[in-house]
Amino acid sequence: MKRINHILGVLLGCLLLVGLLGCEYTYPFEEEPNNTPDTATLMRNNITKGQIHIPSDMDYWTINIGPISSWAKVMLHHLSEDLKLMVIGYDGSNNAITLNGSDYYLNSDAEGTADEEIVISNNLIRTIVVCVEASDRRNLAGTYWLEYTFR
Ligand SMILES: [Ca+2]
Ligand SMILES: [Ca+2]
Repeated sequence: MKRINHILGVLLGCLLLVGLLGCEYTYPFEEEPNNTPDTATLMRNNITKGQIHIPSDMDYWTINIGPISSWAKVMLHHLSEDLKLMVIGYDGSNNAITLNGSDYYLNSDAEGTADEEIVISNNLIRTIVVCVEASDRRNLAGTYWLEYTFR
């Protein structure tokens, strides 16, 4: 019995440690590390919260959308600090789509804690990769809500 208690104690300690370490970097739905498109967190709902926990943090999110007729919109709101938003769009064959002239991405970088918003008008789009990071203006950590919608 003593031995079982010891094992349980060690297990509990491990769980606590993982929990504490996890909390430091994961807030509350993103899965760090998510600092590259390849490690992006899949958005399971159309709205989620995230955190740029240090100024150099980058958060990539993947959004899968069905065929859209006209547009998709990606928004950042409830910003606690000046953050910026960038999106890359992929078609059904996973090829990046030109979104702005010859560029494969669109940016939104409003001043201060104003909402960020990007509208993608391209009906080939099936997957959106989103990047959130600190603005060059202030380069500070902060929390945000990320939301998308499409029609
Ligand atoms: Ca983060
Ligand atoms: Ca990150």
